[in-house]
Amino acid sequence: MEWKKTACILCECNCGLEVQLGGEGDRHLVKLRGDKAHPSSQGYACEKPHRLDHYQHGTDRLTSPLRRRADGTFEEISWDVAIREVAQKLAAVRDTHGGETIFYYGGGGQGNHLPGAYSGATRRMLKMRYRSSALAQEKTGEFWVGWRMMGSTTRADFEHCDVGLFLGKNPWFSHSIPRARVTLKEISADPARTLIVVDPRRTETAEIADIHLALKPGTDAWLLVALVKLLLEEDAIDHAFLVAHGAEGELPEIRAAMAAFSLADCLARTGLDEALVRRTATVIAKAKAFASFEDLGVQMNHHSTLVSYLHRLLILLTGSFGKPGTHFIPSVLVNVMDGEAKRTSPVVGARLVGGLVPCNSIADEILTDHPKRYRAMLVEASNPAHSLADSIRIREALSSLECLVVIDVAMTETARLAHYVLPAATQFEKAEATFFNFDFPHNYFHLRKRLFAPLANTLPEAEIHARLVEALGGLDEADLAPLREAAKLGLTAYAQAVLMRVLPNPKLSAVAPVVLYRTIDLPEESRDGAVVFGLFAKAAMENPEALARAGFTGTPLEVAVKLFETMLASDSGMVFAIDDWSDTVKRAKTSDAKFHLALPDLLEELAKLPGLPAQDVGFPFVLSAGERRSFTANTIIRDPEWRKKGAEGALRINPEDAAALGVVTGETVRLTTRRDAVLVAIEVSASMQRGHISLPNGLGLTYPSGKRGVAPNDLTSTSDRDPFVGTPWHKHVPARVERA
Ligand SMILES: Nc1nc2c(c(=O)[nH]1)N[C@H]1C(S)=C(S)[C@@H](COP(=O)(O)OP(=O)(O)OC[C@H]3O[C@@H](n4cnc5c(=O)[nH]c(N)nc54)[C@H](O)[C@@H]3O)O[C@H]1N2
Ligand SMILES: Nc1nc2c(c(=O)[nH]1)N[C@H]1C(S)=C(S)[C@@H](COP(=O)(O)OP(=O)(O)OC[C@H]3O[C@@H](n4cnc5c(=O)[nH]c(N)nc54)[C@H](O)[C@@H]3O)O[C@H]1N2
Ligand code: SF4
Ligand SMILES: [Mo]
Repeated sequence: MEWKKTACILCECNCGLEVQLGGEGDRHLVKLRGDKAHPSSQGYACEKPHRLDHYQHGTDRLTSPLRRRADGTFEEISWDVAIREVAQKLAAVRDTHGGETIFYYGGGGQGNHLPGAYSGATRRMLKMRYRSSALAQEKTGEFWVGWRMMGSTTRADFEHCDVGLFLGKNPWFSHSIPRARVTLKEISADPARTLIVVDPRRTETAEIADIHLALKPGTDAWLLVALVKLLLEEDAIDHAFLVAHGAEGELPEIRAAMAAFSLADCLARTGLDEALVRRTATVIAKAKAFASFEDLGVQMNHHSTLVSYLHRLLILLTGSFGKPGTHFIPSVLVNVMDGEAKRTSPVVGARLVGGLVPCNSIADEILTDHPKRYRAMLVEASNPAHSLADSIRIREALSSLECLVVIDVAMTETARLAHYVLPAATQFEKAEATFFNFDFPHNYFHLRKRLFAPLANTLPEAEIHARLVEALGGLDEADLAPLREAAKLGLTAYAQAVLMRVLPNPKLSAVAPVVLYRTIDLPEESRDGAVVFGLFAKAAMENPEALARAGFTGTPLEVAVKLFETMLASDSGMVFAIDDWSDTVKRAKTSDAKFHLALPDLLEELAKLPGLPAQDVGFPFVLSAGERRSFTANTIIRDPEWRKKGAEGALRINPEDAAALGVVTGETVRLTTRRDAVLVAIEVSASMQRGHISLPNGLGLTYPSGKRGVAPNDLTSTSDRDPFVGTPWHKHVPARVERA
C-alpha cells in the first residue's frame, strides 16, 4: 500500500502525516501515521488524527450550494446561480450602505489558511473594511501588549530552556509547540531543568511538572505580581538587557507599582503556599534560559490583558529574549500576530487589534439601528454561531442580517442561519497550508497537496473567490492572457510579468491572489497553492537574510521563484527560513526603538486591580467553559463518533463537591449560569479543585446522529470581557450545579 503525504488539521502544529487511502473510490483515509520526513514534526503525531476520516466523511457534508427559502428551509441551486446572486446581493449592500457594512469572519481554522488569503480579493472588490476571527477572543490582548512593549508578540524556545513555564495552558493535550509531549517529557526528566505549570487544575502537564502552582481560579494577576515583586526584591533583574533596550529608566515605575501590593495579600488571593511561590521566583531568577507560554486559562479570564502585560514584565525583567532557550520572534509569511491597534469598530468604538473586531462586540455591531451597523456578513471556515460567546445572542445577530453567506464543508450551526451556503472542498481535496509558522531558528512551510479531487459540486475556496471576483467585474480575460502566456515560458518569465503587469496596476493588484490562481501553470494537486507565490515574493523583499541562510539567494524575484519551486517539490514541507538570534532582536521594533516596561493604562489598571466578583450564593462554582481534551478539536470534526473517549463531554467536578451534591460519575446534573441551564453528565475528577468545574470545547453540535454534550457558549455572556480588547472570560463563568 502506498503512503501519501499530508498534514494533520486539528491543531496549530499541523504535524506532517502519511496516509493510506482506501474504501469506496479510494476516497477514505484508512491508515495514518506521523511523517518522519516532515522537518518540524519529525514523525510526531498525537492520538487525534488517527480517525481523521470522520472529518473527510462527515454525514453533514455540504454537497450543493444552498439558498434559503422564505420559510427557512434550503433549496439546492447551481454554482452559477449561487455566485451570481451572492455577488449581486453583496454588491447591492456595498452600493447602498458602503462596503464597511459587510463584515468578514474567519478565513481558516487550525490548518487551512489559504482561504483567508484568497478572500482578500473578494473583500477588496466589495470594499469591506472590517473583519474578525477567533484570534480576537483569545490572543489580541497578548498581541497588543507585546507590540507596545517590544514591537511584537514572541514565541518561546522550550526545546532549549532550562526553566519552562506554562501559564493557563495544558500543552499535553492542547500542544501549540512542536512535538509537545516529547519536549515536555525531556524537561520533566532532566534534573537540571524545571517545568512549571500554573493551573487550578492538576492537568496532565501539571502531573509531570516540577512545580505545579494550583492557584484559585482567576487569581493569576496576583501570582504574577508576587513573582515580579520577589524578582525585584532579590534584584534578579537583567539590568544589562534593560539598558541595552532602553528600558532601565522605566524600572522605578515598576518598582513603585509593585510596592503598592503586599506579598501576603497576593498569596492569600491565590491560595498558594508562600514557600512554593518563593521557590518558583528563585528558579526563574536563577534560570539560564527561561521560556514561557500563556494561553486560554489566563487569556479567557479576568484581568486577561493585564496578565499578558505582567507575564511580559517577567520575560523582560529577566532578560529572557533573544537568546537560546528564551523568547524569539520568528520569520513569518503572514503576520498573524499583529498587535498594532490603529482603528476602532464603527458602532461601539471597540479597539481593533491587528484589525480584528473583538468577537464579543460583533453582536453589538449588528443588533442596533446605527447607520454603520454590519448588514451583511461573509463567514468562511469558522462557526461563530457556536464558537462565540452567548450563542443565543450571536444567533439573533446573524439572523438579523440582510445577507449572510457561509463557506464551509459542513452544515454548521452558522450555515443553518445563512441566506447562501457555499460548499467547499475539504482540506484533503485541495492544496492547503497553515500560516502558523512559528518555528525557530529553522522555520517551515508545508503546502500539502490534495489527496482527492473535490467531491462533486464542491469547490476549493480559491475557485469560489475567483468566481466571485469575476462576477463582481474584477477580472478581465484581456488582463490575464499575457500572464498566461508568460507562465508557459516558466516561473521566472511569469514572475517578471507579474512584476510588470500586476503590481503597478491597482485594479489587478487588488485581486492579486485570484490573478495568481487563474494564471500560474500548476499541476492540479498543487493548484490552490498559487497565492503562496505572492507571499514568497513579499518575504524575499522583507526578510532576505533568513531566506538566504536557508539557501534561497539571488534577487528577490529569483528567491521567490526558488522558494516556490522548492515548495512544489517538497511533499513533506520545507525549511523556508533559518533565523539567527540576532534577527529576532532586530525584529523587535517598537515605534521609538526602545522596549517599554511601563504602559500607563495597564499600570493604572494594576493600581486598581479589580478583585474577582464576589461569589454569588446562587452561583457558587467557577465554570471553565471550553477545555481542550484528548478528543476535542474545536468544531473541525463534527461527528461525535470520532471521539474514542469522552464523546459525551462530561462536566468535571471535584470528588468532595460531587459527594456534597450526592452525584457520581455518569450521572446527569443540571448546570446553570446566568445565561441558561443545560443537562450534562458528570465526571468526578481529583484533578479539579473544590469549587471549579470544567466543560470541554467543541461539543454540543447539531449532528445528524444526534447532539452529544453541551455547547459551552449556550452558557456564556458577551459582557463578561476584558476592558481593553474585549476578550471573553470563558474560563470563569459563575455557575450552579444541581441534581437533575
Ligand atoms: N486537543 C485539542 N487541542 C487543541 C485544541 C482543541 O480544541 N483540542 N484547540 C487549539 C486552540 S484553538 C487553542 S487556542 C489552544 C488552547 O490551549 P489551552 O489554553 O491549553 O486550552 P484550555 O484547555 O482551553 O485551557 C488551558 C488551561 O487553562 C486552565 N485554567 C482555567 N482557569 C484558569 C485560571 O484561572 N488560571 C490559570 N492559570 N489556568 C486556568 C484550565 O484548567 C486548562 O488546563 O489549544 C489548541 N489545541
Ligand atoms: N466557550 C468557549 N468558546 C470558545 C473557546 C473556549 O475555550 N470556550 N475557544 C475559542 C477558540 S480558542 C477558538 S480558536 C474558536 C474556534 O472556533 P471557530 O473559529 O469557529 O473554528 P472551528 O470550530 O475550528 O470551526 C472551523 C470550521 O471550519 C470548517 N471547515 C473545515 N475545513 C474546511 C475547509 O476546508 N474549508 C472551509 N470553508 N471550512 C472548513 C468546519 O466545518 C468548521 O465549521 O472557538 C472559540 N470558542
Ligand atoms: S492534533 Fe496537533 S499535535 Fe496532534 S497530530 Fe494533529 S497537529 Fe499534531
Ligand atoms: Mo484558539
